[in-house]
Amino acid sequence: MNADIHETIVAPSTPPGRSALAVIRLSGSEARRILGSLSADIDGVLEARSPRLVTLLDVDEEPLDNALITYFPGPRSYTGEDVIEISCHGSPVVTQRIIEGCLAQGARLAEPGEFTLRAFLNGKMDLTQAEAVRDLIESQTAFQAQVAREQMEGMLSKVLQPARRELIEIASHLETALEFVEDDVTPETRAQLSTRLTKVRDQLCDLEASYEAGRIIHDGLTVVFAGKPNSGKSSIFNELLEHERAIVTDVPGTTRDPLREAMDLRGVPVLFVDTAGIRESAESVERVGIARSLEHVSEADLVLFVLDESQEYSDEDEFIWRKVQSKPCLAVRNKIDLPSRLQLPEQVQMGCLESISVSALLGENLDQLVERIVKHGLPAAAKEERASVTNARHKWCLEQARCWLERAEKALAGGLSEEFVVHDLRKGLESLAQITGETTTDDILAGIFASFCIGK
Ligand SMILES: Nc1nc2c(ncn2[C@@H]2O[C@H](COP(=O)(O)OP(=O)(O)OP(=O)(O)O)[C@@H](O)[C@H]2O)c(=O)[nH]1
Ligand SMILES: [Mg+2]
Repeated sequence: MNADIHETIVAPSTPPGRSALAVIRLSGSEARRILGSLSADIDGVLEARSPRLVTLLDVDEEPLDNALITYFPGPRSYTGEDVIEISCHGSPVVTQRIIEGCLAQGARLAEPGEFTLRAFLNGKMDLTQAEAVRDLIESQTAFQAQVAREQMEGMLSKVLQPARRELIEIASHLETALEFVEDDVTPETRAQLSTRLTKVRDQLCDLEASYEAGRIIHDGLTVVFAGKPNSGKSSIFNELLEHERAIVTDVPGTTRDPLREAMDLRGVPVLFVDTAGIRESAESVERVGIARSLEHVSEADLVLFVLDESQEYSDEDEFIWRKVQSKPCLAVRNKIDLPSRLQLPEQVQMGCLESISVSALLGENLDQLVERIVKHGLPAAAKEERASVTNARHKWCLEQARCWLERAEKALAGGLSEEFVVHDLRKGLESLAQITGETTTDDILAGIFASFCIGK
């Protein structure tokens, strides 16, 4: 972030390694001059947004590659500055030498996310849109990509706009009263403003609550297996992953270290965690594994409480139930291919979201299990209206804003001077402005853009 934003920057925009093509991007006021000195074909006239085939020269003026270049004059470019995109052959040697040529001509290597940072600083996008660019690049499922794309259109900023306007109006009303003493705010007006304020606060609360689903879209759903040894956790885990990831044996206590595997479950990014079977009477190594199982349970968004259909509900099962019952749980009754002896106690039936009978051995009902994991794991809001808040930073800013509005409401109701109310409202507005980046410190910006990849 200490980087000089007036310098012309260069970076590869495609990943390192060999490929058919590679793209290098140059941005800044010197971009055209630098390109001109890398090619004898460019005579000063560069048509905007029209690809052109040129021969690029290396630092010794020897032909290096034939490349397609596209010139995007600022401000109608990604960064808002003059941008040149060079599509060359995807050899690491070629890209390296083209970049060296640009550096020799005075360009500087771009820092991670610096192209997008410039786009933000030049007003081409707000901070939520810049963050969405990163999310889109990092998305691992079609659903994540779709949500990131919507955020890239500035969905959150648009949703916030009316609330911000309303707060500004309320604050201005009170400020006028402060300025002109004779314009005293009557109790009726106070009551009216208070109602309007509550409405805005409610909207912000709803948005804040949408983070519950938004977080899962962004970070994925953590689904943890818990159950007594030999109930078939690893067998189900392997079946869902469709490969023999975990060791399965008929010896109780097979799994020791928790195994974590991410997968795309019908568009939802899911992290499955297979754990050591939980039992009280375990030897020391197994006990360590069990302690870890319990740690994972505490981090789970959803617990698969695996039970053995062929055995009676035991003290061991009850011991585990007590550990998992505070979490959203699905009771998974495994081994339905064997004669049934399992009677689920009332409190387990009531406490679980649902119970599903499966056989890992025969692969029976596993589709249904997947469907239930998606159904219960992903809050309804995420599937229907696309949670507006998927980013922890936005959630934090909303929380701050809501707290300031609550204070303002109290001040208004408590008959405090308008001055206090206005102060709290302005603070609330500041918190909202941080979301879009209108008021943001360099530290915050540095933190955000450092998580981008080079060349974006
Ligand atoms: N009949 C039958 N056997 C099963 C089924 N699922 C698993 N098993 C068997 O049950 C035994 C234990 O399976 P695992 O998947 O290792 O059980 P686990 O819960 O991971 O056990 P630990 O890792 O020891 O906690 C193995 O012999 C499996 O073949 C099933 O649906 N039906
Ligand atoms: Mg196991």
